[in-house]
Amino acid sequence: MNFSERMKKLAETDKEALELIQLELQRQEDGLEMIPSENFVSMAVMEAMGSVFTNKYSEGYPGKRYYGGNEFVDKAENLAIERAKRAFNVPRANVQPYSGTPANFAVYLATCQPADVIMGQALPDGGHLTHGWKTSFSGIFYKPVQYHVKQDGYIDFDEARRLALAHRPKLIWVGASAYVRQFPFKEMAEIADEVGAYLAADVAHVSGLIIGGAHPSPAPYCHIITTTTHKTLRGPRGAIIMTTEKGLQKDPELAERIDKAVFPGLQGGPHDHQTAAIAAALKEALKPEFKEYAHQIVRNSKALATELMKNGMKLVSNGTDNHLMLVDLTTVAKGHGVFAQEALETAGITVNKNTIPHDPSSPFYPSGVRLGTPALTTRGMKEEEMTAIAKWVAEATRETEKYRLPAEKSEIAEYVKGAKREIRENAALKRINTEVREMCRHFPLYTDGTI
Ligand code: DSN
Repeated sequence: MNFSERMKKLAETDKEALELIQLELQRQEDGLEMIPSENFVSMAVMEAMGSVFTNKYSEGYPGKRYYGGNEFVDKAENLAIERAKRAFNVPRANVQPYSGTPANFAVYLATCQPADVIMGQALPDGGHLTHGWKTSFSGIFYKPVQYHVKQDGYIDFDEARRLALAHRPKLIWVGASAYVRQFPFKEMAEIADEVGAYLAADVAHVSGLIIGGAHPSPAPYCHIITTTTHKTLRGPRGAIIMTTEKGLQKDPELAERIDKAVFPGLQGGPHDHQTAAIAAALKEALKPEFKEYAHQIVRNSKALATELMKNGMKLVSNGTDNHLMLVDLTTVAKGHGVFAQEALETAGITVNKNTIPHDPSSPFYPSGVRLGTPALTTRGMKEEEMTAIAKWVAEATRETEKYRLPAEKSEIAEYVKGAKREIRENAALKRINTEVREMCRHFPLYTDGTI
């Protein structure tokens, strides 16, 4: 049974909502999904997500709920917890965070007091908003110190250590959203241990790679691990917070404090359908074939990076160790990401504009685009397809070369609007779109029940 046939009731009751779901399905089937934080869940995970657990309230934890009727919710939550512990080799896991930002907020609540000093990788250097960026709660309620990457794209450990010794953060983050090298858990652990800080690894982007053995594990080095469940892990939108053996040695109460931070600290009732789907995703991730999947993501990523460079594109750090890469568009002009994103979207390739380290422009008009291979790999694409995709990405980007952000700030929005209108009518991009669709037809997703 394919995806549309499963929605018979919605077809009877709400044609408008159904139509939007079908259009989104078509968009996902017809295009190349290259936002590195996105992926396609299996139908099994989708079924668990759309299950009767969505009807239940269950504030508290297994065996300690405020509401009745939680016999099976308890079992589902314990199933997800046990699988998370096995997947990441940790003694404790909390599977209730609604998503990554609430999970990271819970870590602050469990380890810091408001206004404590915390340290993380700066957002323009690939870090996450919740690692101390000024517009996030983490930069508002805490005193952030930010470390950076060097010109070669690798984290500057000398700076990180100097900052840690000078500011004595209570909590240090390792992990990022746009870092193309392996996360340096060991090096950051040496710094955190020297100043007595908690070290939290945010492995949202690479958690599937870690489970599949395609990225080192943070478990021996960090006290806490957070991850979303919907990126390389291929689960539903959600998150997990784990306490490691090292974390329990530093602070035997740490896991309980994290539990209390999630509920009642930050959240109400957990999303039990999400928990069941996390359990289902972890079961898939623990299978031997997931190892092959994780390694193929990285092989595809390296192949794509090599081919992009062969096609004349500049990459931050000249390559990648993981599932993502950052195209440096300052070779065209600063702030060019907005034009490249629009051109690629017109060509049927979904990416996100992104800051690059030492970006001469702003986060809203950044100078790069971020590309990743997890979703392409889920469809079964391999190195051969990466070669074709690299050519399309390079060609589509070249189509934007004439556009320049105006120097006058007040003129930017109007100029970008006009440029986007032109880009959407560009014949070369429309031709690439047709070629992209043709390739996608050979890698179906939900329409024929492939995944
Ligand atoms: N929004 C996620 C990403 O795209 O990397 C991080 O939270």
